[in-house]
Amino acid sequence: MKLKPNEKLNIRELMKDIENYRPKRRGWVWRKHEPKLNLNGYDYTELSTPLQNSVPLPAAKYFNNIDPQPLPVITTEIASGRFEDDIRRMRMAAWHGADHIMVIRTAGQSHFDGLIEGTPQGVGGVPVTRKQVRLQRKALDIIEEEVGRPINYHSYVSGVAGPDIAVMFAEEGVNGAHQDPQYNVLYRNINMVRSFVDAAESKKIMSWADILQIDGAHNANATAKDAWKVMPELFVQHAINCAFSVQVGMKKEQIALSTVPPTAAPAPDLKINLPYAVALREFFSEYKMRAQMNTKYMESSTREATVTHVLNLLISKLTSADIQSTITPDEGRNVPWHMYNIEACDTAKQALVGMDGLMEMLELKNDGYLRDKVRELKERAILFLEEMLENGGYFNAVEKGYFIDSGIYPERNGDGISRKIAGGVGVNTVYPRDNDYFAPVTAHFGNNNVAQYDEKAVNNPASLIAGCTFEKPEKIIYIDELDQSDNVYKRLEETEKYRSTSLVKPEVEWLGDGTVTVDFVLPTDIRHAEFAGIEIGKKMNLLDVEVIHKEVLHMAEGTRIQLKGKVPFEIDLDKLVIPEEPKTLSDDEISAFVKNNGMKIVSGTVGEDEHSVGMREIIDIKHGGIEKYGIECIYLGTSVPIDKLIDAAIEANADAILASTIISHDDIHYKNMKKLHEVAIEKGIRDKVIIICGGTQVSPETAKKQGIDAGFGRGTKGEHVASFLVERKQEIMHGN
Ligand code: Z97
Repeated sequence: MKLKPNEKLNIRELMKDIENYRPKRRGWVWRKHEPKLNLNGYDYTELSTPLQNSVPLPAAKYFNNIDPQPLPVITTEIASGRFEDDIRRMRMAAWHGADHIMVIRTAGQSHFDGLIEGTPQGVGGVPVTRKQVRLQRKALDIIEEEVGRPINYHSYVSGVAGPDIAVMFAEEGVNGAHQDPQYNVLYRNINMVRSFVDAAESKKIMSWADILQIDGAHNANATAKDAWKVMPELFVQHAINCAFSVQVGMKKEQIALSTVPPTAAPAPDLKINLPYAVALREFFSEYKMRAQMNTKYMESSTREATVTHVLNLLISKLTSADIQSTITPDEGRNVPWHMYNIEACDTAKQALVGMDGLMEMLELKNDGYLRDKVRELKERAILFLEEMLENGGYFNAVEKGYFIDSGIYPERNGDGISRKIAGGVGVNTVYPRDNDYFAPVTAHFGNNNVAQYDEKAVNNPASLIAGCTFEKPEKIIYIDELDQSDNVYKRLEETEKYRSTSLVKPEVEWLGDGTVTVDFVLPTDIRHAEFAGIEIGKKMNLLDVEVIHKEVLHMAEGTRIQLKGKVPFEIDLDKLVIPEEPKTLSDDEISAFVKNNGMKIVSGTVGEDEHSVGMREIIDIKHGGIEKYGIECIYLGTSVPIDKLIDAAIEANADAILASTIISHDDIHYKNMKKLHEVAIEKGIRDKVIIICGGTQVSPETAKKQGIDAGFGRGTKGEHVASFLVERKQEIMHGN
């Protein structure tokens, strides 16, 4: 299956022969550093290999559409709850520079003691199953060929079924996974003995499959009352998982710490977060850093989340994070808002590329505040660890509520999470292995008693059964669907018309869900604005209206409201009447015409409009304006009365009048266009003079309705206006 950029990925096609699909490769892939890339004349030192297909940043159009790719792997988290919608999101994210796709699991999967099968719909994520994993890895195998860069696929090896999932991930070519027994213990109340035994097995399997491991320490930031107060214990949490993993046999370069800048502005972000990140880097210098953005202090403002993200990215840059996570306000407001995932990928790309070479110009100071804080944090962490050891080790410490306590160690608040050694889900499910216990498999933790069966098989126990599923994938038993009503085939049927016909509907969560957002300001206080907002949504015929964001502009003067709601209708793309895309003539064609026929214009901003920037962009040679084609431009300045423009055109015998209007209150821009047209008629020049108006709020169609020749809106360049002038003058010359 090969993708064409202008065609959708066909899920039914993808599912063909899936029972026999094998992933292309195993293991994690880092980006390749290209220390000397020159793009569009710029020398970069910290980029990775460019993509073959991608969507560059919006401003790239000014830079020959270059799309520099930073060095860290960029993560996106996907949580639609339907694997088939996840796949579309993966493709979009990959085009925006994500090469680590983390699939969030459905709520509660941690407590399933075994594998789930089929493709049921999930809540807040997908049920992770073999079929879902295989289809998504297959999709990514195809998408990575399309974009031209390997993509790492990732989910969770946690919960009571950790080892079962680890085996399935190893078989299916999953490249990264969270694995940290402390997560089970603290956040899912899974028995600690069981969790650590399972973790040993899981880590052994992940090592065999070269799956990059990410730990679970970030959850402490999100859970703690004051996230920055858990900094000392976070070092301890990281250390426990790292040391345990290495003991089990994991390579250090396969282990990544999940780090989160613990605080966010309005706290003094860098003063707290930077020493923390530096101390982590120094303590764990042999390990990889996966920098996640702060989500604890994320509200529903996309603006605020973006600023936090960018400050976090600065810290990632200063401490050379290896993987950069991108999360979105979705986490704050619990809606899977895919477009913000894409924006967050762009935020990471933009900020990291913008900071290319930063450390060639700056260095972190070796004395003063930063060093003092780094040292203080390390001391607190070591003291924490020592006290834990003195008091009987990790299990006892958890029982005593050492972790997620809201005092900054050695201060204690007595409100940590406490779990019983002999309690939790799966308690008393760990048994000593029998003497004849026999595990003839590759990647197994501890004694599998093979020697008593065959001495020669000790280093290759799977040889006793002619290879296990790791060597002989054909031995994998593939189960398709178990639930006749909750599966992908049913969902595809329900949304079929949005896949195979020309009908479209807006979407947020799933294909065809009809969800839209509406943003507006109400001149009142926040309480009234919220409830008035809902009424406005209803009057707009939106269904299921909810306020998803509100922000005080002033207690009495105004509130910003963002709604979501659903539209019940669909649009038929085949029935749209789409005007032809404006053609632009080549620079040479325009220049040649102007040279042979002359071209003179008078211009200005009209009415009371003092905004001259747009007009100057269109005419000035400095901005690539129409002067460069030899067009003679008479600029009359700002707030030019309509009569004056027309008189100037008569006096100069101009071919055209170019008027710019930015202000659009009370439709003044369109009123002025109409007046220009009418005064030109009154003064007898309308058939000889071309009238063009432009401005950011101008719609070409509405402008033309005012009687003028053409209107140009946002994004217009000199070449568009010049092309039109040449074509229109040709028509006039031919008597049209
Ligand atoms: C992340 N932003 O980076 P369950 N194991 C670990 C985890 O951290 C998680 C799970 C398992 C976050 C996304 C938070 N992490 C979500 C170490 C979840 C998930 O099936 O929800 O219990 O496990 O991961």
